[in-house]
This record gives sequence, C-alpha cells and structure tokens, in this order.
Amino acid sequence: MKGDTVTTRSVDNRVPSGTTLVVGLGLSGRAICRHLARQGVPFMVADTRESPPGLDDFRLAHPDVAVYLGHLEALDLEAAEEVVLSPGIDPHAPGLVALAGQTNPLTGEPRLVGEMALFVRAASAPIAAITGSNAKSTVTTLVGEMARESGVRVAVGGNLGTPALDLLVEVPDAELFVLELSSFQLETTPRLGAECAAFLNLSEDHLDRHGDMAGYRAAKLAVFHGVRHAVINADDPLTWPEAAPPAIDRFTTEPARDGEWRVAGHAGADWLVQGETPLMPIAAMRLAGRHHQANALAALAMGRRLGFSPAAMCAVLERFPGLAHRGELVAEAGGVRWINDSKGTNVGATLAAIAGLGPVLDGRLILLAGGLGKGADFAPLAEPLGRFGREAIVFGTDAGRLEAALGARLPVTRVDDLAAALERAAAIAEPGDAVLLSPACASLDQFTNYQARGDAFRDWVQHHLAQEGT
Ligand code: UMA
Ligand code: ADP
Repeated sequence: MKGDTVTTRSVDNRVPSGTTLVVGLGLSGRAICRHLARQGVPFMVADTRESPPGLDDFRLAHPDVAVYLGHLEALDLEAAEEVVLSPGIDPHAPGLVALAGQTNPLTGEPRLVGEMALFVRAASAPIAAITGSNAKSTVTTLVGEMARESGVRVAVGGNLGTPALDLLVEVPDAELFVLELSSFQLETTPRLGAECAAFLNLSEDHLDRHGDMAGYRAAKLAVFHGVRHAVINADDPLTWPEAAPPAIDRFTTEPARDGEWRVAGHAGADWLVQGETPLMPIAAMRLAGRHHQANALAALAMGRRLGFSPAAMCAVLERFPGLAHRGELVAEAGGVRWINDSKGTNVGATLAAIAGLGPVLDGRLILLAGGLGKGADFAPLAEPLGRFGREAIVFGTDAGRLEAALGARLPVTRVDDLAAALERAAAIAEPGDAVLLSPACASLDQFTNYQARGDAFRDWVQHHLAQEGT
C-alpha cells in the first residue's frame, strides 16, 4: 500500500495545482479537513502510515477527497498552494524540508504551516494561549473555568481535548478561546497574536523531535509572537521571551524572589498574592503542592489580564479538584496510597510529583516508571528518589536507561510491564508508603495513550484491593 493513493478519484503522486495538502489523518488532520471543506478550499490528504486511524471515518465524510498513503518523499508538492501539517509530523522530515523558507503568495505566510495558522486566520475572538513542558492542561482548565465563572462565553481546547479548529463550530459565538498549545503546534504557527499567552516552565521533553533544548525552547517561544500580555515564570528563565512584549506578568513560588504574582505571608498563613494584595489563603485551594501554587498564580495572572473578577477566580481555585491522571489519588488501603500520575510523561513532571509527595509521607515512595523517554536524561530523578524512595520499579522501552540512572541511589527492579510493576509494588509496600505511577516517559510503546496507562493502573488497583477485601 505504501506510496499508493487511495481515493474515489484517481490522482498520481502529484498534489494538483492550487490544492492544499493536509498531512496526517489523526484528530488534528481530520479537524483541518473539516475546516477546509467548510471554507470550500480544495484539498487532498497524505498520511505516512499504511493504515491511519481515521481513514474509514474520513472516507465516509469526504468521499471525493484524494488520500495518499506512504512516504512523503514520494509525493510531489511543487504545485500545492499550502501544506498544513498535523502536530505529530516533523516539518523537518524528508519530503517537507524542501518547503522550508518558501512563502505562500496568497497569505504572505510560510507555505508549510500547522492547524493553528488556519485557526488564527479564522478566529474572531481573542486567544488566551498556554504552553510549557508541564501544567498546560491544568492551567488551561483553570483559566477556562475562571472565564465561565466570570460569565464569559469561552471555548477551551487545543492540545487538550477538542482540536482548536473544531471549537470554531462547536462554540460559534465564543467570546474567548483558551488554548493549550504544544511545541509541535507552535512550531508551525507563524504568528499567534494572542491577547494573553503564558509560558509556564521548560524541562527536557520531545528532544527526539526538536533535537536539543534550544530547539524545543525556540518552538515554545512562538507562543509570544504578536502577544499583548505575556505571563512568565520568574523562577524559570527559559520561559522568558527574547523581545519584551507590550505587557508582562511574572509569577514565582520562591519566597525571596520578586514577582507580581507570588506566595506571601498574611494573617499568619501563606496566601496567593498580587503585588501587596492578598487574594486567598493557600489552604483554601483544593489543589495541593507547590507546583499547583505556581499553576494557580499563572492562571490568576492570565485571568486578571483577561478581565475576570478576583472573586470568581478564587471560587474556582477553592473547588477545582485537579484532572484525572495528574497526581490522582486512586485508593488508600492498609495505610498505602496508590497515586495515578500517568500524565507525568517527562522528568520535570515526575520531579514535581516526588517533591510534592515525598516530604509528606510517613513511609517511603515506590515509583513505577518507564516507557519512551524521548531522549531525556533521567539522572535528575536519582537524588530525590534516593531521599524519599523505597524502590523504583521500571518497565517498557527505556527501563534499562532508568535502571542505569537510578541504580546507585535506591533499589531498582526491572519488570516487563505495568501489571508486573504493580504486582511487585503490592508485595513490597508498607503502611505509610505511596505507590506512585509517574513514568517520566510517554506510554506509546505499551499503551494507546497516557489515559489508557492510567486507566490500567486504576483498574489493577481497584481489582487488587477488591480481592484483598480491603
Ligand atoms: N503520524 C504518522 N504519520 C502521519 C501522521 C501522524 O506517523 O502522517 C503519527 C505521529 O507521529 C504521532 C501520531 O501519528 O505519533 C499522532 O499524530 P497526529 O499529528 O495525527 O496527532 P493528533 O491525533 O492530531 O493529536 C494531536 C496531538 N498529538 C500530538 O501532537 C502527537 C494531541 O495531543 C492533541 O490532543 C490533538 O492533536 C488535538 O489538538 C496529545 C499529545 O500527546 C495529547 N501531545 C503531545 C504532548 O502533550 O506532549 C504534544
Ligand atoms: P501538560 O498538559 O503540560 O502535560 P498537565 O496539567 O496535564 O500538563 O500535567 C502534566 C504533569 O505535570 C502531571 O504529572 C502533573 O502532576 C505535573 N505538573 C503539574 N503542574 C506542574 C508544574 N507546575 N511543574 C511541574 N510539573 C507539574
């Protein structure tokens, strides 16, 4: 099938003149196709896989659209008006690299763009954009909830849930778009022009795609192209823009550091504070841990710039319980806590989970980790695990690399998969311990996605505890 075109009308391996080529038939690719169809733009689709997941649905929805399956190098893109990439496709891949630096005469933008370029052209309401290595989904959800609580008609999506282009039809009268954006989406966005954009933090991730930290950071910094209000992490200089935006807000959780948005003492307790104004006590937040204080401050800073009321924003922080698969307490039995942090897909997230949990445990931490490390260095996990860990149980493709990085600091057991890791954890856990699934890796070697991995953890724990009769 490789290199074939699968279509109800025949085309050779040449994109017809004046046609837009959509690359990828996943969630974003199908949303891009729906958008182009609504706009009456002629397009065809390519996917490098022999059997992309959305093919059957796509054929039903677009019976007249040509689909090319196979290597992109074998496709002649010369006559394509524009090439719109799905985020999972590397713009530097063979077959696409020839388009680098070329401009689309109609739009003045690069000929090679991603979904967000189309979104920016079509959206008529302001955009609030959130990026970073971790906490994007949490902060995006918080800002969306704060907007709703303030009576704003808001559409929330992007890398989180609904593809951005689908929001245009799902919430046609949106007054605000709140979008979680990945480095992959930002890399192919020529100018986002956000009303407010936050860059939350940067730690090693997706190095297999971006080459190094500089490439990864450069992709993320695109969140500030054309921005009005930037929100940055005063504690993480890698989030700071290269050129000063018109307005900037800094948040910090370091007690000694200056920042408009910070944690400070007030009335004998720690409060979230703007400038000299105390907003709410930390203890009133439902989310726990210092990393969530940073997330709350970022959301508050964005909300203020977007005109939300402080009372509405604090009400959201008082009730928001956190998202599933992010530090989710699945069960507590026999003095052992079972915590699903399957969304901990990089080292920075797993470090935050250990830092939040380790100091408050009566016992020790049993870490379940492994999967696809995406080229990251696991060494930073060794010190905190040495301090708080009973054992690391590692599985999946990069189990060997984890074992090599951690083995000198605590006992490491290597097993085949998550089920075996859970068996081992149940055998060694003592009262006061926490069994934490925070893999520091992507799940795709053994699961469909991180949700499936977290669901497998939850199912196993519930089944195990039911059998034990606890
Ligand atoms: N793929 C191919 N050939 C193709 C097209 C895709 O091999 O021709 C592969 C990609 O390399 C990737 C997979 O298929 O492994 C999915 O890629 P995609 O671009 O089709 O992905 P979508 O289904 O459109 O989902 C994307 C985001 N996925 C990625 O960026 C990889 C989803 O984020 C997002 O929810 C969705 O768009 C809607 O906006 C997921 C994700 O893992 C949660 N994101 C990464 C992260 O958060 O770390 C960036
Ligand atoms: P993202 O969408 O960027 O992946 P999520 O909100 O889904 O972010 O959280 C992903 C992971 O990051 C979870 O494991 C979560 O516990 C962890 N996390 C949340 N906030 C922070 C933070 N401020 N710094 C580091 N890790 C965090």
